[in-house]
Amino acid sequence: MAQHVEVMRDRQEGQPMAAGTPGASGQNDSGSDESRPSARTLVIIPTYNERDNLGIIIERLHAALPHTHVLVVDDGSPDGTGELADKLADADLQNRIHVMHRTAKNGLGAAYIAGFHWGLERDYGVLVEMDADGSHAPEELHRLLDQIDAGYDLVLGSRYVPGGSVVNWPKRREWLSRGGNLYSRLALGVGLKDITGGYRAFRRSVLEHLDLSEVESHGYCFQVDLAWRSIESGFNVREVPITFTERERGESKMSGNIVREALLKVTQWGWERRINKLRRKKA
Ligand SMILES: Nc1nc2c(ncn2[C@@H]2O[C@H](COP(=O)(O)OP(=O)(O)OP(=O)(O)O)[C@@H](O)[C@H]2O)c(=O)[nH]1
Ligand SMILES: [Mg+2]
Repeated sequence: MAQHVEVMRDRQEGQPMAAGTPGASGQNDSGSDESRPSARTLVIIPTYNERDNLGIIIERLHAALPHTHVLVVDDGSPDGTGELADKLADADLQNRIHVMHRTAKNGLGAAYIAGFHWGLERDYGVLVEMDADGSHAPEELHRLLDQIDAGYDLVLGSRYVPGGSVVNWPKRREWLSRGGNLYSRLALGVGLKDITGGYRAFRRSVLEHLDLSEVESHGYCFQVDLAWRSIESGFNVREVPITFTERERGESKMSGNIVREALLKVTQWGWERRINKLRRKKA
């Protein structure tokens, strides 16, 4: 794996900002009660060449939920996304935007794991995964956070539970995603409808408990592995419906290789799971 260096550019080291700013958009700003875990929420946004999307997504997030902090994890985007993130951080008078600069493109999973460590070193109660490309609507984040506040440990934004949907996806892409989910569900024996999705909120205790160095950090396996480990560890996992909208700007980093690799990994985990079950029965 390519060497990479992590350079933190953090204007306000230390605690997240105190919550309590009511939602300007009139939506439920879960930060209004400081005793809720979601009062201290960090939204982690991994970026690679998202210059045309990043400003919009952060603006939408802060319009919907002004109390949330953001950590942009940029892998040295050639298009200048990292520099843009620095500018946005400088311009934010409330110091809610933080930026981690990494020097090599090491994939979305590795970026999230670095972001999780950063958030866990600070006093955040909830850590959120959100894409930069607008597929995950910040206006729906309160739905995920409300369920964390209600007691769930991991909340998954789900395209495939009643009320969930996908906008602007070619049929082929939707069937690929639905097929991948069905296959993972059967192979791993979990009841989740959308285990590959990437819009999620974690109570910090989940990430503290899991050994993040063991999580498969490449491609789609990352999301499947994290959800599966959380379930196996006995955490309460819940799906809430989201409307997933395909990106309008910038390029997708999805590739056939990522999908093939994910299928192979899930198959391997499925067999390991069955073998372990048989072993336990015999013992
Ligand atoms: N830091 C970092 N971010 C990445 C990397 N690969 C993808 N991302 C980001 O992860 C998020 C999801 O990537 P996408 O390219 O949208 O992948 P996708 O959502 O599976 O594919 P599409 O539906 O086609 O958009 C985006 O915010 C990307 O910029 C990476 O290697 N490093
Ligand atoms: Mg995307």
